[in-house]
Amino acid sequence: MPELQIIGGSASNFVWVTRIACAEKGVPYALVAARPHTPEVEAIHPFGKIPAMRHGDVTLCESRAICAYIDRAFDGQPLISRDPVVAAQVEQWISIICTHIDPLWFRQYLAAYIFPGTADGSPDRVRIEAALPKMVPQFEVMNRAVGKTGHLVGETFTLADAYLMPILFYMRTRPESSALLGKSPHLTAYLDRHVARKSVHDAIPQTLPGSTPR
Ligand SMILES: N[C@@H](CCC(=O)N[C@@H](CS)C(=O)NCC(=O)O)C(=O)O
Repeated sequence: MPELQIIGGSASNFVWVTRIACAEKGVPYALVAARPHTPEVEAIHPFGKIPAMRHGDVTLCESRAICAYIDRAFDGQPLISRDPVVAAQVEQWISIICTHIDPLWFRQYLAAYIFPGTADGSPDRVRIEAALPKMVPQFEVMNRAVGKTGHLVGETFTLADAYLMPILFYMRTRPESSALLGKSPHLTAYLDRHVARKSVHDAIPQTLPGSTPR
């Protein structure tokens, strides 16, 4: 069996998701460090984004497609339930995280700290202040979502939780999002619990984004 390579920087939340998927599934992999828009990434992702994946002759990009491949190409506990309702609920939350949570919490708010684009490199307060009022109701939604069972779907850790955890982890690293977490007891308990999960914990970035390839 050829080596499975996850290509990208460990600080990327989407790279982290694919590493959680490998670990949950028990699939050994090598993390091949690469920045977005480098030749090795652009050879696989048409827009140069990470993660990319190589497994023998198979190359893939987009975290959701990579996770689907990891799930279907290898034996082991399914990453996505075979129950159609549960599977659809997992996809529903992954979609919400990718289309609502990541664009606002990570690409707008966190990026204003780590990739500010300001003349002196200081955080872009305009982008931060614009993001915060929109983040408040989203934190409330996500707090309620994990309140009942401590998971996004059902009673077990699913790929939906794997998508949320890296973003949530980063929310603790900045003051305003930390304060929002402080007002979200279910989300805080969820973060504390799942960050200790081996698949999540083992892929915690050694260095935070902005200082390493992502
Ligand atoms: N939809 C993609 C998103 C990947 C993505 O946005 N990756 C970021 C790093 S976390 C990236 O490559 N950013 C560089 C860029 O957008 O130019 C996925 O699920 O893999």
